[in-house]
Amino acid sequence: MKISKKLFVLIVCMLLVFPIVLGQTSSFCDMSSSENEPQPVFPVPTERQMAWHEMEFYAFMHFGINTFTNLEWGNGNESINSFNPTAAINVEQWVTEIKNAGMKGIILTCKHHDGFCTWFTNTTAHSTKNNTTTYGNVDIPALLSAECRRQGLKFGAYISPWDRNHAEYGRAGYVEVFREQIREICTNYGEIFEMWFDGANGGSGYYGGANESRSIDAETYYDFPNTFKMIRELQPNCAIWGWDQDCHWVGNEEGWAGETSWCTYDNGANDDGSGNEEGEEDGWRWLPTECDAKNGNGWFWNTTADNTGQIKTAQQLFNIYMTSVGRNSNLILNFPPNKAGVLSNATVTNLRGFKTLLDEAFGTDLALNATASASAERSSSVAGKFAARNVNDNSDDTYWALEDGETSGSIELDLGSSRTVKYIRLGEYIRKGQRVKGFEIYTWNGSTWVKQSTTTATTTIGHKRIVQLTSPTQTSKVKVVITDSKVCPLINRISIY
Ligand code: FUL
Repeated sequence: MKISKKLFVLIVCMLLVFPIVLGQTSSFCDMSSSENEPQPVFPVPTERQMAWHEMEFYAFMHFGINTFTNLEWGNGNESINSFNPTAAINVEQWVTEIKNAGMKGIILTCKHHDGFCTWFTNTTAHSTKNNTTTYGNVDIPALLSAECRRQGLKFGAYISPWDRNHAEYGRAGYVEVFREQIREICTNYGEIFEMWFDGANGGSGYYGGANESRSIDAETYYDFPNTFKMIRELQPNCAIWGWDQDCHWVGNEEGWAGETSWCTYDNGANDDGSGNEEGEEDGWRWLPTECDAKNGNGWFWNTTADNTGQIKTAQQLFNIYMTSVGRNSNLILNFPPNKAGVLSNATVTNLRGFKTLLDEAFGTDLALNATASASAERSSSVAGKFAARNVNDNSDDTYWALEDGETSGSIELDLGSSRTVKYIRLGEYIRKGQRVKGFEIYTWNGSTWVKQSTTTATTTIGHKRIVQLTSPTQTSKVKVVITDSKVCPLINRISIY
């Protein structure tokens, strides 16, 4: 079934590409219109994926039974009242701190592998609905999604497919229960920007008292095609993580993507769920990476996290940002609330310190007041449509482009006076596909251009690429040279810090 679906998509892609190839022998770019609009290089992102790219950086919140048992994977036999916050859960603090740090959303573990639902579900008794502790009888997605809306953040949901509590797990009955849980979340909590269906599946568990090991075939057992169809109907803008849907696991839990990082990916060859840090240059699907990163010694709050120094320092968080968002990936950074239902003091201190580092590094974009000029500009009947100045007009909708067949060229930004330059941020107009394969950074020393060495490879760009110069440099002019590109490059952003 899977193979035939892929074959079908492949055939559709070939049918789309053949007319272009037949009609234009040497280029993907259309010269017929006087506006000279470049043709896309496939695959390209969907509107939903474009919205997901814009999310860039958001929080993961692992909060549930495990928060109180110091376990990472509850067995499923935990009592409902072991979810026992020592104070009223303070979602206002969560959202305030996450928002102040510049993140755009929060994904909550509504159900982890232990099967405990932190919302008032009708699908199982194993939920906060039946909790009789002082502060545990709460519908957390309801509280958190409302607070996110109030403060202007997006809300997302992690619902574990694996359920170590449910008696029917591994049997036919559970599939509908799981789907109903997803339906509840999709229906009752407003807009969901992303859903996470983790890959951990099957194995030992409580399973309603059976206490045995149950294994499933994740590809077929959950009937995901029908579940995803339901999600698409209920939440058309919701990105689905993994399972060949809207984005893919980067392949590690430390928050880094490859220095070369393609949004394109060929799941046909890599469909083993193991993730992939670089994507694939010739991948036939738009399936960008999302970097997930722990913050503490596990995903859930652990009593020892604060005092063993496991919580990431401000600098470590900043480094993760650079190796994820700075490498054409989205970042989901974990901030687990503690037993008192708040982000711990140490977590908050480091989070605020991290925001200070972000502001120090990227607070002032020197390019916004610079004058841009290029080695060449694509012609158009619309004046300035593909002009150099589109890279520093603070809009991602306009771009500098070269003519068809030109896969290298350069663009200069004159800062007007000598400034210290440490970071260059670049962006491609990815709606028409990811193109650039190599670039170089030069600075002007008053009499000549000096090639700068950078702390990471200067290969791909994609949605967003941030490169750090090995040594901050005094200069009045910066030049970006595109050395190689699949087809004519389309650059919508160059920022200089
Ligand atoms: C993993 C899970 O098994 C971990 O507990 C955690 O939720 C992480 C984000 O995904 O696969």
